[in-house]
Amino acid sequence: LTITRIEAIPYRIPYRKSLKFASGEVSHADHVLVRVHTAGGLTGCADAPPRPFTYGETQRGIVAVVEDVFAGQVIGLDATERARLHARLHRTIGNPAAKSAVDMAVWDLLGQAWGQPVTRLLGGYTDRMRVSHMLGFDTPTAMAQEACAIRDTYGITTFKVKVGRRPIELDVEVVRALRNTLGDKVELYIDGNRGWTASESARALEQLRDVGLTLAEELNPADDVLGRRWLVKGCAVPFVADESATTPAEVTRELLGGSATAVSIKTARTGFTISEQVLALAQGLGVEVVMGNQIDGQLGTACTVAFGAAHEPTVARAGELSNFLDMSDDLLTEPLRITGGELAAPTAPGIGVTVDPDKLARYRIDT
Ligand code: MUC
Ligand code: MG
Repeated sequence: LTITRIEAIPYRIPYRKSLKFASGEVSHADHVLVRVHTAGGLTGCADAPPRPFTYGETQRGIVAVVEDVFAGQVIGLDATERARLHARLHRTIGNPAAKSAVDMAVWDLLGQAWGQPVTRLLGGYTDRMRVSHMLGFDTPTAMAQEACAIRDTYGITTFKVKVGRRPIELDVEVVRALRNTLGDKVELYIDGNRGWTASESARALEQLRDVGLTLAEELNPADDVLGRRWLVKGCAVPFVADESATTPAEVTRELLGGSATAVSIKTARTGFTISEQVLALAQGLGVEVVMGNQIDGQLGTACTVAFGAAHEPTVARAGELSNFLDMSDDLLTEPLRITGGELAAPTAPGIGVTVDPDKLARYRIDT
């Protein structure tokens, strides 16, 4: 399993409808497909979605760091030498999506070599997850219509609602409209992507008290340190750290500092290896987790469900696994299918999905 070559292939697939949220907007999947090749002829692959507004990475930056820095450090290692590989990758600061794609592509290789789905190698707790759908900014009517269509078509009954606009009433009205339209049986939670101040967040939570939210995520910036602690202390539901806690050290700091009481795990930024560490921390410290979405395509979503289904605490809540539905196309030979509100983890060896060479040829932007 000697690693002989790494590719970083930038590609662009338009969304049918862009996703808007407080920290940005995504109209195209401008991602990077990372492929790791072995001497024995195996190829592992994973996806790196750049999110400049969250981590500072860009599509060209990911290609550059993989080709110019990581490839030289990783070529020549055996795919089983994962700790050594991580020690080398982590000589470079930051670049979470690039590092994670290399990590997951190597797990993909291991699964293929050993004839096992990665989800089993990671833990094999169960074989599927309930799905939560993320609703981007729009009018109350449009968001309620989208939620109804997603519920009726895919059986999804958990929705994460993007908030963080001003005035707060814009979003309060949306959440109320969703509750009124969808009824009491659906689960609703909100994600502010740091758009509000602590006091705006507190007012919004107060106005939404009777709506019955189950989680609140990144309503204000964690860097507003005291305001954030004050908000979290008064929050009646778990307060999820997402972009404020993207490494084990940040997770520790934010939880111990009282700036969050739950953690979002995203394989796009912590791969499989560091996601295991984040999960262990959350378990050790006794907080809940949610499998989050980095606005992933189907390859990224396959990774999220592979990790999520592998562990007991990650299936306690629905995972954010459905936003690929907004894309006009994708790279896989066999599309992921959400039915009855659930997504099964792929069962083929490795990550368990295959990139369609024709689709990659069509969407790659480097040739
Ligand atoms: C999320 O949970 O915040 C939006 C921005 C980002 O970085 O991830 C998404 C979803
Ligand atoms: Mg979030």
